[in-house]
Amino acid sequence: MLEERRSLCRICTAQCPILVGVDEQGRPVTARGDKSNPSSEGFFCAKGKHFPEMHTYGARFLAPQRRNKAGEFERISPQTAITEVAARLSDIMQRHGPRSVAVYCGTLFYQLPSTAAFATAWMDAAGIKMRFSSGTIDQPGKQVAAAAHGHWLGGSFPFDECDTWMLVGTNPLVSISGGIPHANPGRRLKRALARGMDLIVIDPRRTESARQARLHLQPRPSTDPAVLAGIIREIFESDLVDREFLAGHAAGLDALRAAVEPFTPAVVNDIADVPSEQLREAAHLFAAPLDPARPGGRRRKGACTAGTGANMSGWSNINEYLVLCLNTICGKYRQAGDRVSNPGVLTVRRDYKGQAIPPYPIDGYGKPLRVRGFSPAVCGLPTSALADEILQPGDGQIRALITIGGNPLMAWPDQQKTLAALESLELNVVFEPRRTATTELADYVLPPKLPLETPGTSLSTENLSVVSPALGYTEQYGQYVPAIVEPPAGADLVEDWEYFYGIAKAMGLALTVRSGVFPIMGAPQPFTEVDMQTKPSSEAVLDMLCKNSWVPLQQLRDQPEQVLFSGIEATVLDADPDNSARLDLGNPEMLAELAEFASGKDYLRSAYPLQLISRRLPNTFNSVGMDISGLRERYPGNPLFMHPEDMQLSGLGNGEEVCLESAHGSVQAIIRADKSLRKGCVALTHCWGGMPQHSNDCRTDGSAISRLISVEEDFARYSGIPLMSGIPVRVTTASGEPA
Ligand SMILES: Nc1nc2c(c(=O)[nH]1)N[C@H]1C(S)=C(S)[C@@H](COP(=O)(O)OP(=O)(O)OC[C@H]3O[C@@H](n4cnc5c(=O)[nH]c(N)nc54)[C@H](O)[C@@H]3O)O[C@H]1N2
Ligand SMILES: Nc1nc2c(c(=O)[nH]1)N[C@H]1C(S)=C(S)[C@@H](COP(=O)(O)OP(=O)(O)OC[C@H]3O[C@@H](n4cnc5c(=O)[nH]c(N)nc54)[C@H](O)[C@@H]3O)O[C@H]1N2
Ligand code: SF4
Ligand SMILES: [Mo]
Repeated sequence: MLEERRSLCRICTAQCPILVGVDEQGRPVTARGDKSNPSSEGFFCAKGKHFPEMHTYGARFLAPQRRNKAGEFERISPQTAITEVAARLSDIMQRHGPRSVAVYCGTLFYQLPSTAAFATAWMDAAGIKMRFSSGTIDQPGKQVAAAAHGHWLGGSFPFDECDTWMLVGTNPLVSISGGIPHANPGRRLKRALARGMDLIVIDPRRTESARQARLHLQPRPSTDPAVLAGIIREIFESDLVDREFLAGHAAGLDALRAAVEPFTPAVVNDIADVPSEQLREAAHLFAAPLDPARPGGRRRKGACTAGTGANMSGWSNINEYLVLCLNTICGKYRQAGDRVSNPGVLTVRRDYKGQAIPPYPIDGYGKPLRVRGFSPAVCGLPTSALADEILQPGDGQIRALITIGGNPLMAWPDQQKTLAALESLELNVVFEPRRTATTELADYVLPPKLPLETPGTSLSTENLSVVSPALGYTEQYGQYVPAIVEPPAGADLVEDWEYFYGIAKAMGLALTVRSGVFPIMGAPQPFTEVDMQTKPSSEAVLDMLCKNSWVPLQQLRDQPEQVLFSGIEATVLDADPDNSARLDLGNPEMLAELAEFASGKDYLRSAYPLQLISRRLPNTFNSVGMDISGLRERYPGNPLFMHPEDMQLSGLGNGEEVCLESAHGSVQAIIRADKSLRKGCVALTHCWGGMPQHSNDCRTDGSAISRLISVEEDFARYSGIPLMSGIPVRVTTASGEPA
């Protein structure tokens, strides 16, 4: 007999509402989507189905681990782990200064508000400036471009109200975290299309999302600057810009217009292999008024948004900047008087205003790094430089690394370098619930209680709306869920945040915790001075995170059935009378990058005729899920996808093992036919390949794409994100024949 209890899946940013079946011993055993939930309408995925298993399976650490002299883990208590880690860190900082300790915040960090808040408060108090995150190997162009362009305080229109939508290098129907809101993206898109929304997808692969589109542009990888500039040029040529909006709120129009001028339809076709009619159609579907026959016909509501494909293929900054420029020249924002149907629930209350926040510096936020000339930028320090900062001897060398909710050895580009760096550390501390390639190299593992064992909220998903117009909730959605199970019998665990509270206390530090996960532009971020004598409860911590929220968290606790708050609506206010801020369409650094692209710079190499592009598989989430057999039935490893015609040309068959080589490294891989790819492209998902410190078989462990990536060349300015898609490669058959 199972009793079903309500919770939220916490594997990915969608945080789907689920019903968890709990057995008589109180163990979570099943999960299914919550059909009664009015926002997700029962949506969940195969990973969510296995979420309970991640609480109970053998790969989970049931107590903190310390590596002993024989190199083996021994179980210690949370308090011992806290005391020893605090002492070791204090000692290293005393001997080598605060820059000798670095923190890497992985994907899960941002999904766990209590973890993020307390870890950040501890870093602030301890003076740790060497903070790195998965953000700089994800979509770092977003923060760079926002700094160069400025923000619009009225916000974008929510997906559900839009007439047109453009996706660049994102496949939200699989990633559930790209360009369509997380709560049931498939059904949301279906309804939008039925309503008449025009979806435009720009992707070298005919993805699940592209198949639903009215128009799919299938360019060569790494040519998005041409496609986006070409669309913008066409919008100027056809006089589809929103003059009124631009006159009041933007600057740099002439510079943008001049910069996109070289990208005529013929030139774009030449560079990107996108037919001119398609380029023109994209511009019109996005920018033309809904009823062109009527003078001043209603403007289409909509947005363009980019994902990892546009950030990993060599032109992260300019791609994201052109996306913002495209939205701005078309005035695709809520303006004074417009209704805000989703102002917020658990995020901090703020005003929506019909005005801009002007651009701010992209970099120069602190002392430069020692490698490759990087300086702290709005996107944070470049993770692609972290291994070198560990390996490079001398003053400022990083001696201790703290990983929170990440898996560097599987996720960072250049796996060999990462392995060497992690092995050379004086102290390697990993906050991680399960055995991973990275914990294999840890001196201490501090495993947390998991989400079903702790109270939680939908705050982190809601807060993502600051990152892109497609993220967050389109409705007034908020959910609180209590802890629904205990940790497994025999476990000795605390929550992530409790470790950081304990370490801070042991180091004699006082913590100031800020609310939310990501700050909201134009809104003050409330904070709380934490009582360092009496540890707060988990519930009190959630209250700190939701301070001054639209709806008091207590109301969600009191009425857990209510998740929609349609009563709260806001209107975009008029601009402040003295406001003269402008969004900048002519940032010189960004347009210089476009000029560099226009002058012919590319990443091609003649000896490597194929281009390896990024993609995600449905049943694994970065490095999560590989240790669950039920999630590996569909893809036992990560195949090397190749177009069937390319396979035929090369004499390759499905299931054949090949050697995949870039100028930087090589891996063995298993071929799989995929006619959705553009010819000349191959695709491989990241975070596979087994533990690099052991011997691996690509048939069972998959292939590590990170071994093909160099962090030293072809990286973006500011973020250092290297070429992680569109990588020139070649394929050799087992018999050594070039394919
Ligand atoms: N199932 C699953 N879901 C996930 C994840 C996962 O690992 N598995 N990871 C999560 C994470 S951390 C993130 S950041 C999000 C990412 O979410 P998305 O950004 O949506 O990631 P992908 O699904 O890989 O889609 C990237 C698309 O970019 C395309 N692409 C590659 N190169 C280029 C190029 O040069 N130009 C253009 N225009 N397109 C290109 C690829 O073909 C691919 O379809 O997904 C999240 N969701
Ligand atoms: N070549 C290539 N490389 C890529 C990408 C690509 O597309 N191509 N994608 C990049 C992207 S977008 C990203 S975001 C990064 C991902 O990089 P990482 O974030 O470093 O990798 P993840 O596998 O997401 O690591 C998340 C870890 O958090 C752990 N975890 C789960 N729950 C908890 C918890 O409650 N507390 C704690 N402390 N930990 C928890 C999981 O077990 C997992 O090991 O990889 C990047 N690398
Ligand atoms: S999409 Fe899947 S993995 Fe992500 S939260 Fe929903 S059920 Fe969990
Ligand atoms: Mo990511």
